[in-house]
Amino acid sequence: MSSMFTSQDLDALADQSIELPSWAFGNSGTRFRVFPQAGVPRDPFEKVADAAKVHELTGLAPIVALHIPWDLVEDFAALRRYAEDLGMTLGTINSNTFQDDAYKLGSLTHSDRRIRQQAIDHHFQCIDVMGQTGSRDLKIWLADGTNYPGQDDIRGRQDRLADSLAKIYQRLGEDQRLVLEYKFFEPAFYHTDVPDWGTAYAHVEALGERALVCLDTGHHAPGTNIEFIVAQLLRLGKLGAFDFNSRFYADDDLIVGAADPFQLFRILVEVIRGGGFGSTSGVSFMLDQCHNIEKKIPGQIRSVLNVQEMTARALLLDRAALGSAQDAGDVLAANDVLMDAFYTDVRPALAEWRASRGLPANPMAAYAADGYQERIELERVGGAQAGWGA
Ligand code: AOS
Ligand code: ZN
Ligand code: ZN
Repeated sequence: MSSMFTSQDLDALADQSIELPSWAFGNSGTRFRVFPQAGVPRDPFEKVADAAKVHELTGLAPIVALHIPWDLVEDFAALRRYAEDLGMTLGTINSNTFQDDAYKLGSLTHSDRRIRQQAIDHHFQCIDVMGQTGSRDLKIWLADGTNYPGQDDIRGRQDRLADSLAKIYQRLGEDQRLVLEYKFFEPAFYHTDVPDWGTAYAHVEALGERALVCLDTGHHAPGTNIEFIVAQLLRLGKLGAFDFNSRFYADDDLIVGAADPFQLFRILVEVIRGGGFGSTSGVSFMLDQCHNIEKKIPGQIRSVLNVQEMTARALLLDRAALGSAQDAGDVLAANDVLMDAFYTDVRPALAEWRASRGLPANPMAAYAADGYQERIELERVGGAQAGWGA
């Protein structure tokens, strides 16, 4: 094994597990066009099978996050057994209060108590599913917000949100957690009810210990220093999960590390610094992506490899040298130490790491030669859309 990594680094790399979103395997697109692809899954079982293929070739992705109702099945215990037979576990349950007509003006924040209750009941249903799938986390992302100043009382909406979240939180089992995702705009364009980490933090702090923040990397204004938010949430003990993806403009949901690998590196440096890395850290590494024009399974393989690559570079950071330079107030030396780690090409060492674990040295090439894509394209006719509009 390459001497590039210490044995501690190797343990950390072996401990990395990334959660794949079931919806990444279905057809997706923009509001202009969904380009259907041959071979996409027709049901949640086939989504789990595709995720298992990503894991088989990378050793990095043993968990699949589900979305309710897109992944509703009659028998979740059967889905769980199916996943476990493939070496996978079912992960975060994502709720959905953004598709029904009832939620046009809001869900957990709605001024009509019946609509609020409908949204709360949906989350109760998600918690029931979690019991059957063995999932730890309920992830709530809300489309709630307004389009025009004066449209609704933004303060009243915060109060109703707090009340609704408290009801959902109380329903969770002892080993279950609530992770609240923020997003600065879209689909609402004037104000969003959970627009930023501060608002998410205020709500989860009020709920209790098992309520945490989910940080979607695509949900910030351009130029936002995301690694600072990571550092702060870890410091406060409130970072529960990432939704990794990358963006050039808005919530682009592109392959993580594609737009700005340096930002991903900086985020991972803070994750490791703040104790947010590894299976016992309590921080889950999820992807939240759509592959609109590229093939989905290789898109997910590329994504997990990108996360691993930047993790490996962040592990290489010489923290002792960095600390000394920082203590000495040597601005340029400190920056040099950080950049040295970032500029280190870890790909050959990671290929070797994979080979030493019986994994393909090049998972992208292995997938191209695997025959899986050809088989699903033949077998799966009439595959489904990821869910938007379904
Ligand atoms: C929406 O913008 C959010 O990123 C959500 O996390 C997610 O894409 C959606 O809820 C699918 O589950
Ligand atoms: Zn997200
Ligand atoms: Zn998003």
